[in-house]
Amino acid sequence: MNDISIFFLLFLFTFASSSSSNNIHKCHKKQSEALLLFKHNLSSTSYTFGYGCTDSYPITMNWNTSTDCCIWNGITCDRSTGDVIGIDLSCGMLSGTILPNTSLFNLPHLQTLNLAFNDFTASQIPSEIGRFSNSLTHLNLSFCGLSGQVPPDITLLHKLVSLDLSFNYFDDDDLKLEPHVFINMFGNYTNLEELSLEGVDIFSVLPTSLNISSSLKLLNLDETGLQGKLPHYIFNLQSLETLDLSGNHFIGDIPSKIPANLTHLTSLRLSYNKLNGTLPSWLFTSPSLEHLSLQDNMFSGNVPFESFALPSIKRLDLNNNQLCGQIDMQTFRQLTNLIHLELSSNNFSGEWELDTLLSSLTNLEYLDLSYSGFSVTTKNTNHYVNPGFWHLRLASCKLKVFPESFRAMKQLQFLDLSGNQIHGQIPHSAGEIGRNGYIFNLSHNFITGLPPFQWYGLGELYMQSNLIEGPFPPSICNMSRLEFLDMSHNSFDGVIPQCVGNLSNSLTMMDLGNNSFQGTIPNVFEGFIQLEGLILNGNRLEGGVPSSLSKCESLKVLDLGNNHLNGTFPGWLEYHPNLQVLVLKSNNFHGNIQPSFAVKSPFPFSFPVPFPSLLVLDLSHNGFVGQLPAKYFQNFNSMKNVVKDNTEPQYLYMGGKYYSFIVAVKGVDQDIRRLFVSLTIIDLSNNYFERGIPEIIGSLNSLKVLNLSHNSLYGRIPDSLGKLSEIESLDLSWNQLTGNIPQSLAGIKGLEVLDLSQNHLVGRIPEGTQFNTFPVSSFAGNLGLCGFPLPKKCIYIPQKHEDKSGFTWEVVMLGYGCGTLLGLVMGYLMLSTRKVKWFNLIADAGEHMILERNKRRYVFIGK
Ligand SMILES: *[C@@H]1O[C@H](CO)[C@@H](O)[C@H](O)[C@H]1NC(C)=O
Ligand SMILES: *[C@@H]1O[C@H](CO)[C@@H](O)[C@H](O)[C@H]1NC(C)=O
Ligand SMILES: *[C@@H]1O[C@H](CO)[C@@H](O)[C@H](O)[C@H]1NC(C)=O
Ligand SMILES: *[C@@H]1O[C@H](CO)[C@@H](O)[C@H](O)[C@H]1NC(C)=O
Ligand SMILES: *[C@@H]1O[C@H](CO)[C@@H](O)[C@H](O)[C@H]1NC(C)=O
Ligand SMILES: *[C@@H]1O[C@H](CO)[C@@H](O)[C@H](O)[C@H]1NC(C)=O
Ligand SMILES: *[C@@H]1O[C@H](CO)[C@@H](O)[C@H](O)[C@H]1NC(C)=O
Ligand SMILES: *[C@@H]1O[C@H](CO)[C@@H](O)[C@H](O)[C@H]1NC(C)=O
Ligand SMILES: *[C@@H]1O[C@H](CO)[C@@H](O)[C@H](O)[C@H]1NC(C)=O
Ligand SMILES: *[C@@H]1O[C@H](CO)[C@@H](O)[C@H](O)[C@H]1NC(C)=O
Ligand SMILES: CC(=O)N[C@H]1CO[C@H](CO)[C@@H](O)[C@@H]1O
Repeated sequence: MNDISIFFLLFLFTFASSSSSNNIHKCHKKQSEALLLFKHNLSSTSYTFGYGCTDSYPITMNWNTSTDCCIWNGITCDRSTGDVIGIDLSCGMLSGTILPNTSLFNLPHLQTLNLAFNDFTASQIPSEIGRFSNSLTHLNLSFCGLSGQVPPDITLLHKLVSLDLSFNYFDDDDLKLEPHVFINMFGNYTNLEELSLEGVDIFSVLPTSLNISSSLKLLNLDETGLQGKLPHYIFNLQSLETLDLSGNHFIGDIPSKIPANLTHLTSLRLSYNKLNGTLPSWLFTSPSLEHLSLQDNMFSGNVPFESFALPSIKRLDLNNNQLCGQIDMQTFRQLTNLIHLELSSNNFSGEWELDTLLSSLTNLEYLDLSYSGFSVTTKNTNHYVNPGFWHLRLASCKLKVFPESFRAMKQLQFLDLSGNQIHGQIPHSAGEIGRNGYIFNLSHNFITGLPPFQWYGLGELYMQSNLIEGPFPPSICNMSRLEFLDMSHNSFDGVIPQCVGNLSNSLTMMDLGNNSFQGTIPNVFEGFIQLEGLILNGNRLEGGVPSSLSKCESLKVLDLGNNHLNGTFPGWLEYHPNLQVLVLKSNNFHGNIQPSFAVKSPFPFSFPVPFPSLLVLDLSHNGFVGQLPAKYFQNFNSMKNVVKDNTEPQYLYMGGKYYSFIVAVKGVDQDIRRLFVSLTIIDLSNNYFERGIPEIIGSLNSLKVLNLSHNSLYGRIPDSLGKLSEIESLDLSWNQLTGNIPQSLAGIKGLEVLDLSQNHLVGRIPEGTQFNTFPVSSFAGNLGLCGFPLPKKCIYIPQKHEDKSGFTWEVVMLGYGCGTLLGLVMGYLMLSTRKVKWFNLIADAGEHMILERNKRRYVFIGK
């Protein structure tokens, strides 16, 4: 052999050995089959499951038999053995079921498995997961739609370094972890560095001692239902970088002496618990801390800001606690890395100058000092402001002028300056901010005028309760995304312009109440499919209810009270499936109120009954005539048989915002900040209704307030009113009602206010626990009534009846004193149309005794 051939052979040999070593690298057939079987059971989706993926694609797309599995997307092989050791299919747009015997178990060397952000809804973690115990170090099943119990065998995975089971639920069913399995995890995972169980139901207390791996860096137990006190060891983990125990039911305080140096701690979140006590100083001296969230707890006392040394802090949330003490702004000026600062809803004190603060904190983007107790001032000197500022809340900060510095905040999205003392005209410069704005709240100030503004991006604009004068700003009509507009309680005047019709695509609620708008309501609501609330109460509007409202299917609240509107009752509103509140009070409406069943419903699926959702009907102070609308009463289904939900009060809201309401309840006008869904009201008072009170009204057994006063109703009070078992306020005063007060009314336990005054009622006032609490004024002006609380006493006249009981008693008269009694009785009896066969006088004092002893019926004589 010559050198060349030797060289050639050598070359061949090298080539062969290298290619044979390539063969060794190749994926094993069994493992490749296992992967293909796994793929086979899944399908690709067109969506990404959950949120948090920046890059998603159908990841198993290139898995097929013609290529080596080690080059498939998401697969990692051991280079020397060819074994599949890693699978990362996160954000892989996969859906299907993870079977209990999933073929993944045929990958005996698997070390890393990440299936996060795929749709395995309704799957469970296979109980045989322990089969990976000799290999698996990283398991990430977050956002997989898993439910059921985490199998106990998961603790067999003793090599785990990282476990993430967070955000798993299917429908309302969270993934659950038995407390003992949770505790065993710490005992068995001796190398654990990351444990994230956010949203997994554990519902347990943390044991008083627990041997946690000293290498633990991340512990996320957010919203796991944990309770009890925070044990010391939690803050004793030297390697800890992130600790999140938010959203649980922890009580007690944060331990103040902490032996360990939490030198690596970057993120500590204990928000949304029930922690109390004072904040320990170590919290404010942790050298690496970037994120500290303690909001929504019950921490109190002074914050040890004097020892404040958080050079790295970027985000600090102390809002919604009961913290107090004078805080010097200088303390905060040093925190130059701050991006996000929330101190709202506390009881601090001190004066903060805004321009100095904003120019010192050049990275600040988010500031909330609302209701913090601080007084915020501004010198309006032109300092630097971070142009990236996007969220600013300074509600109730005693601010006196509109800060000019805001003009630099071109990215501003949220601005809350409500409840301050801002006087006068808003400066012109303010008109330019907020092109990206989403919510501006300028309400509850002393603002007299607005600048020409270009807040065209706004979704919500609140300027209620100011002193703003002048016409409706036409630029509002250019806010094509506007959902909520509250201009109420100002001095706006002129007409409501036709151009509000431009807001048809977005507008959910418009409140122009308590201004001086005049003219007719523009008839432009045709296409307002989102409109849930239209409140024009307290203006000088004329004409009728605009017919274009008949198409607003979402309408829940229509409040046109206290205007000069006229015309007849807009019966066509009865088809609105969602209408809950209809207020037309104090206008000049006239005519009969009758269901207009004849009119065809404009809605394809409307209910066969009129006003199926109505809770409040206030037509008081108008010129309505005729009979009470019995046909309507008969059909007010939302005022009948409402099942009481004792868990949480439900409020009436429009587009997620509560609806407030001024209503005469219990005799007095009340401003109800949040209207309970259960506060059902019918107020037809101060009209010209006549004839009788229909029996059917008694079927509204969930009604809370009924006011029929100041009409011309006559006849008897129907017994059926006693069936109004939920009624709290009943006013039938100033009518022509006759006969007795039905005994059935005495059975209503919750009746707080009763007014039957100024009628022609007669006989004895019923007695009962509740009835005994009503004052004289409830019955005044009914000359024929007697008994408590009136000074007139009842006198009983036993009367022979044809029935078997022999005698009953008739009360005939009331007296002011014993001497005049007989004469008055005689006189009364002669007026009475009934024949009295014989009578006796019985002193009032003996009344109960006789009643009980004889168990005889009492019949009250009518006039
Ligand atoms: C297998 O996948 C490769 C890479 O995506 C592709 O080029 C090839 O056409 C596929 N083969 C088959 C049979 O689908
Ligand atoms: C898993 O079990 C199902 C039935 O439960 C069976 O159809 C399937 O072949 C099994 N798969 C494997 C990989 O054993
Ligand atoms: C811990 O794991 C071992 C095997 O890895 C197992 O035998 C033991 O039962 C586990 N301990 C607990 C408390 O789960
Ligand atoms: C789990 O995977 C998701 C998606 O890749 C990732 O965002 C998350 O940080 C991972 N969890 C852990 C504890 O590493
Ligand atoms: C705590 O865990 C460490 C490391 O696994 C172990 O060496 C030590 O014995 C354990 N201590 C207790 C009290 O269980
Ligand atoms: C904490 O760390 C500081 C500086 O890193 C060191 O001086 C101090 O001794 C440490 N304290 C403890 C209790 O380890
Ligand atoms: C903190 O709350 C616990 C019970 O939750 C209570 O016993 C304790 O008195 C409270 N401490 C303070 C300072 O309010
Ligand atoms: C807030 O502090 C003031 C005194 O600074 C005190 O009068 C008031 O009661 C405190 N309010 C609350 C809710 O703690
Ligand atoms: C606007 O401010 C008022 C007064 O502080 C407050 O009641 C209302 O809830 C605020 N609205 C929004 C949407 O923040
Ligand atoms: C309603 O009011 C308008 C404007 O005030 C008036 O022109 C009209 O005549 C009134 N209509 C009725 C029926 O009273
Ligand atoms: C639920 C499901 O799709 N199961 C299938 C998984 O794949 C195996 C093998 O192809 C089938 O037998 C199962 O029916």
